[in-house]
Amino acid sequence: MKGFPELGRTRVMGVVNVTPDSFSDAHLHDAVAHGRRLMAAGADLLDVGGESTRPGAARVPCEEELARVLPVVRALAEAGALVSVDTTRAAVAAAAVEAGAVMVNDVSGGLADDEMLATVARLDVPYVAMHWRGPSADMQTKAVYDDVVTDVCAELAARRDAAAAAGVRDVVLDPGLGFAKTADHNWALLRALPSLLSLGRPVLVGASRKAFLGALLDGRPAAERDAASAAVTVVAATAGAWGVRVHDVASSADAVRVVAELGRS
Ligand code: PMM
Repeated sequence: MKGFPELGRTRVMGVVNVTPDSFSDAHLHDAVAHGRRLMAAGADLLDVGGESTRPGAARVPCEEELARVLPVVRALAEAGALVSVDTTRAAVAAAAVEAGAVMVNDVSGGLADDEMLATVARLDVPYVAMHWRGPSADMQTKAVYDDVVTDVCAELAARRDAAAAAGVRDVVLDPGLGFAKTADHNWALLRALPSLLSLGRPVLVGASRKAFLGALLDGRPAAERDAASAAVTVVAATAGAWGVRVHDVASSADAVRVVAELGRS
């Protein structure tokens, strides 16, 4: 995959959310410092996003998203990080790659912006296509499936094929845990990671600190879900996932190394 050396193990993508609920007034400086800490903790790449996708979240104007992410992408790329930009907008993707990003992570899999797939093809960077059924504002009303594994695989296969048809070379698929999914749907997809891998593309898993982990743990708040998140990293790495997207990098960086060592013959 262009720009990503073979590591022989699952990659750890550290989350750098440049949103006011993640970082206060001096958020730019805080976000860069946070990204640097994640690199020191063992992140293989950093995912910089400027728009919250939490259930119910409202959209951020494009100009605001650009103002949030570009300085952070630039600073972290200059510091030597491999940076992906977490955006559903083609204009943000293009500007971020110009600023040094080497991957586009699109939670909409190209469905939110008609220009996205052609833009990524032109930029010629790897592309994460996540399973998505609509904007965060009302996505939980779309958590209706005949069979969640079959349906998500079919919908992801369609995004894989659309990306390939547009000329995108390296597509990573992501089941989109928590996006138009109940806790039961998320667990079913985690049990079925081999089915996702059979779509023939690398798979990224983003379970870190999500509400379904809190629900399992009797309502534990997000900041106390890192051990459970690292447990999901073990599951994903054991299944052969390409990467995990996590907030607490140190625990997952250890976990992927343990799994890799166990897999050595
Ligand atoms: N989850 C969030 C944001 N971006 N990107 C990918 N590829 N996969 C995910 O699961 C994903 C994502 C939302 O999580 P956050 O609000 O904790 O960052």
